[in-house]
Amino acid sequence: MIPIDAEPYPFEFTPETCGLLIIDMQRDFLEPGGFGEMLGNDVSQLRRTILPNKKLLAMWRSKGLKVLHTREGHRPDLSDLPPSKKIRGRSLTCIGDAGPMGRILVRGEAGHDIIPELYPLVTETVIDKPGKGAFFATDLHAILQSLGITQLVVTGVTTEVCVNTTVREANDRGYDCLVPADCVGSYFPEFQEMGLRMIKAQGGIFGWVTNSDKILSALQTLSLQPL
Ligand code: C5J
Repeated sequence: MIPIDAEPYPFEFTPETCGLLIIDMQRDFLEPGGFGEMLGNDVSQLRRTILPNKKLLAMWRSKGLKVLHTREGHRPDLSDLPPSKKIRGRSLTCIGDAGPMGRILVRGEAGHDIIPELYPLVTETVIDKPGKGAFFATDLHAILQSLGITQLVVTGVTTEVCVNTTVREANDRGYDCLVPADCVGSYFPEFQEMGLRMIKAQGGIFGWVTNSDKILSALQTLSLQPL
């Protein structure tokens, strides 16, 4: 066990049973010209997370630890898209419609894919999720159980939506979650702050918050076990 400095108190990191879960680092959310920007969002608020995620992912891989990625998206026939989610927001362009990088949040489309900087290796698990939480309507829990994972370092976007929902779902299923603040992002600075505060409030009601340099330092103490 390696203690990692975190809020509200140190996280007891057990690398062999800890998975790195990277949430929805998809082109449509992060890239200029994607769906997120089309909606008027400032993608630079999310893009600042790319470099710290890249460093953490490289270190995690170099130690031979488990990596899992998620993508938010729906089947091409939209049979897993509830009407409420389709029409929510009253936008002229919604999920399933043609967007700047293919059909919006539809599996197999260019915008649905993970950004090249963090592209999964063939040995890494990719969870396609139709909801905000990564446990809803997916086999993530079964996969983590079979891998013997009990802890998660959760990164990705967005802090207040899919990261928060997933951390809450994970917490209810018995996983300890550590969230590096510099590796999660929101289009809205106030939601970034409150999203993190909600996780670590009340003695860590959903999990712990730290910075990626603290996790990198802990990982550096491990011997190399490349995949
Ligand atoms: C959203 C996400 N915000 N990945 N998705 O719709 O947080």
